[in-house]
This record gives sequence, structure tokens and C-alpha cells, in this order.
Amino acid sequence: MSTIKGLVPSTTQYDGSNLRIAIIHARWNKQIIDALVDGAIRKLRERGVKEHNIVPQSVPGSFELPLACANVISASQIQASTSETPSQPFDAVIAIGVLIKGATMHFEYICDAVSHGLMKVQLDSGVPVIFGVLTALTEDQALDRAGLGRGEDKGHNHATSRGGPATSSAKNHGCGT
Ligand code: DLZ
Repeated sequence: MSTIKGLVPSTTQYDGSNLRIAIIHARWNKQIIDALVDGAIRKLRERGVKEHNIVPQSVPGSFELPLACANVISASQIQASTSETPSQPFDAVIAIGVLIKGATMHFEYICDAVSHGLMKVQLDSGVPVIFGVLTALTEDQALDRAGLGRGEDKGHNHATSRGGPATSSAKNHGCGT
């Protein structure tokens, strides 16, 4: 059955060859996180983003994503303006987390805090923060949404990526490893 929901595929050929992108991901629910991170990296590579300009970094859980995103953005801006070996500031950050509802209200609080926190980071910094946080009511729903149940992987749609596993060459600017 056809649906009107969703993002219409773009006809524009995006060129990411001059972009520098951070991927900040949580480590909770690792199997699903890995699929989303791999999908995002694959799409970035497809769009021409250079390997050294794809900078993954992890934090313990989704609750830590907003601060880590804020920290990588500001650290890259400081390095670009003050360092003797300046590097390009990040053009965008992709925040990836998987929240699965449990028996308590914890899920609701974290979903709310993370989504508002990430929005605040991008509004305050002016740097786009891509919302790659799955908020699922069950494990099956989370697997489906990540393309590990049925359908295609969603990480691939989040960003701009060429096959291959995530690397972890990033410096840690976040709030934990
Ligand atoms: C504590 C917790 C729980 C129960 N569930 C999740 C989850 O489903 N996904 C996730 O990314 N993180 C979870 N966390 C960890 C919190 O995000 C956070 O890392 C801790 O509360 C410490 O601040």
C-alpha cells in the first residue's frame, strides 16, 4: 500500500567533499547503534566526505549526547581559530542514540531531555545537529527502525555515507568514553 508519509528522495546531487562531520553516538543498545553509525558513515562516504573528515566519538548513553555535541562543536571552532595547526571546524554533527522504553518513566525523561538538548545545541551554535536518536517502545520496534528487523537501515537516510565499519579515531571532547 502506498503512503504519503516520509521524506521524498532528493534529486539534488549533494557534494560533501568539503565537509567535516562529527558522529557522536551512545553505546547503549550497541547492536542497533553499530548499524546506525555504519549507515551514517556509508552515506557520508557516498556523498564524497573524506575519510579524515568523518570523526566518530562515543558517549555512554543518549543522555550524554547534547553535551558531547556541544563540546565537539566548540572544541573544533577553538582549534580552527587559535591552533598553530588549525583544522576545519565541524560543518554538522550527527547524534546517534537508541532509547528503548523500560518499566519506569526513565525513558520519557531521557527522550525529552535529549531531544530538547540537541535542538538547543544546534540553535545556540548555529551548527546543524542531525537527530539520529531512535525512541522505541520495544526492542523489536528499535530493530525494525534501524533496518535490522525488516526494511532498509535508517542510518543510511540520516546523513549524507561508502560502506565499511565505523572507525574510532576521534579525540574525546565529550563527557565520557
Ligand atoms: C540508564 C539508561 C537506560 C535505562 N536506558 C538507556 C537507553 O535505552 N538508551 C540509552 O542511550 N541510554 C540509556 N540509559 C543511560 C542514560 O542515557 C545515561 O547514560 C545515564 O543515565 C547516565 O547519565
